[in-house]
Formats: sequence, structure tokens, C-alpha cells
Amino acid sequence: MAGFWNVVNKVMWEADVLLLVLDARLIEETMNEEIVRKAKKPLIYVITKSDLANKDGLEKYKKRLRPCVFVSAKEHHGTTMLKDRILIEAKKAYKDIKKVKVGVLGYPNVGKSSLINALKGRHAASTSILSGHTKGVQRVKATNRIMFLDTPGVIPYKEKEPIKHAFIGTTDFTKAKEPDLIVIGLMDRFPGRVEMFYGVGIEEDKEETIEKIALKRNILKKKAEADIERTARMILKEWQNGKIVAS
Ligand SMILES: Nc1nc2c(ncn2[C@@H]2O[C@H](COP(=O)(O)OP(=O)(O)OP(=O)(O)O)[C@@H](O)[C@H]2O)c(=O)[nH]1
Ligand SMILES: [Mg+2]
Repeated sequence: MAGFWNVVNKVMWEADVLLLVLDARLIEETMNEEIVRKAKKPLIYVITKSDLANKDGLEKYKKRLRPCVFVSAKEHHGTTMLKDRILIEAKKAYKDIKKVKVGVLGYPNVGKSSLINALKGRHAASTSILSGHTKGVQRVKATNRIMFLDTPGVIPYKEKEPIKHAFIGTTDFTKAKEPDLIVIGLMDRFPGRVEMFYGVGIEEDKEETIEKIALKRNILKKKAEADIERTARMILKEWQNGKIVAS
């Protein structure tokens, strides 16, 4: 992670404008105050994956996070608005700027590379469901005036919150420890969402819900018993790759 911070610091120094990319389902969790504090350039909050969250719940953030733009890289929503906002902020800070270098920062797996691709209009930055996919700084020219500096994601220095990191996708589903506990946490945090996605009823006992999903999907151990661990990992995967809606 220390190496990643070197990259981020370099990008912060080189860029004219910074984007802090946040997951619409986990805005508070993906906020990185360390980046906000360190940023000496105009910073735009970009709330991405907005296709996965209820618009009404997001409105309050418009006042709190300024300036902020809502985007869905998947549905190509908000991309023109974001390009306009980048040019507006650049003009405010540097009068005669012609070409703008934009540093793209945020937690691993929040959707930085997908955002750049949506803004460019075709696939240019490599993306993956697995976190830590982007290595080093990737330069992507999006328009004649905007060049993006894609970065590997960083988490706040010394932060150790395994459940939160699994929610965000910073720890991907292949590496998460005790996936059943994570999925139970997810069901508590976003009531009914996992159940709705898999078409099962809402139970008091969430372990039972995982078991029902296992049986429904035929994820079994040798003696036809539900395989809780494998099922929980599958649920976490569907959450991390943006299939399960938050509200
Ligand atoms: N539904 C939905 N899924 C998205 C959106 N943007 C990204 N994703 C998914 O989120 C996952 C991570 O996307 P990336 O763009 O690779 O994320 P990143 O921040 O570049 O990740 P690292 O390079 O590993 O730090 C992928 O599975 C994407 O398909 C979006 O707007 N909507
Ligand atoms: Mg990336």
C-alpha cells in the first residue's frame, strides 16, 4: 500500500484537477479524508455506480460534498456533466488553461477505470472485478482537452477494517476471510436487498438466508448439505461486481 501512496502523491502533484471517486452504495465508507486533506488542487467528488442506489437517498450529499457529480459508468449517465464540471473547475483555478490533466483517486475497486472509459466513450482503461487491478499511473486521453491519470486505489494509511473493505471490494471476494460474516453484515446494512436479488424470503436468522440461497442455486457439499462458504463468496462477488442494488 505504501507504494500505491507514492503513485497517488505523484498524481496529486502532476494533475490540475482531482476526482475523488465514491461508490453510491457506500459514500461514507469510500470517503478518504486523507486525500481531501492532502489535495492542493480543485477536487470534484464523483459518486459513481449511481445505477445501484436510490436517487432520493443521494440528494443530501449534493449539499455536503461540493462540487459533486453523480455518474453511472455502466449506463453512461452524468458523463457530459462531469466533463463540463472538470473544465469549469480548471478554468476557475487556472485562467487560460487549455488542456487539463485530471487525477482519478479513490479506494480500490470503486470504479475509477470504468469511469474513465465511460468518459472516453470507449474502452481505454483496463477494469476488473478484482481489486488492485490498475497498477502504476495509466494515462488516458479522453478528449482534446482532458487527459486522465488513472491510479491504483488507495485506502487511508493504516486503516484496518476487513468488513468495510469487503463491502467496498477493496478486499475482493476471492480473498475475503469469513465471507459468511461479511454477507450477514451486508444483509444487516442493506435490508432485503440480497434476498430480493436471489428471490428468497427475509429471515431473522441470516445464516438461514444464505442456506436458502445455497439450496436454490444448488451450491452443495458432498452430502447435499448447503455450502455456506461458497455461497457467501458468490453473494459477495455479485455485490462487488455491481449486480446487487443497494436501495
Ligand atoms: N453497476 C455498476 N458497476 C460498475 C460501475 N462502475 C464500475 N462498476 C463495476 O465495479 C468493478 C470495479 O470497476 P473498476 O473500474 O475496475 O474499478 P477501479 O476503481 O478502477 O479498481 P482498481 O483499479 O482495482 O482500483 C467492476 O466489476 C465494474 O464492472 C457502474 O457505474 N455501475
Ligand atoms: Mg482501475
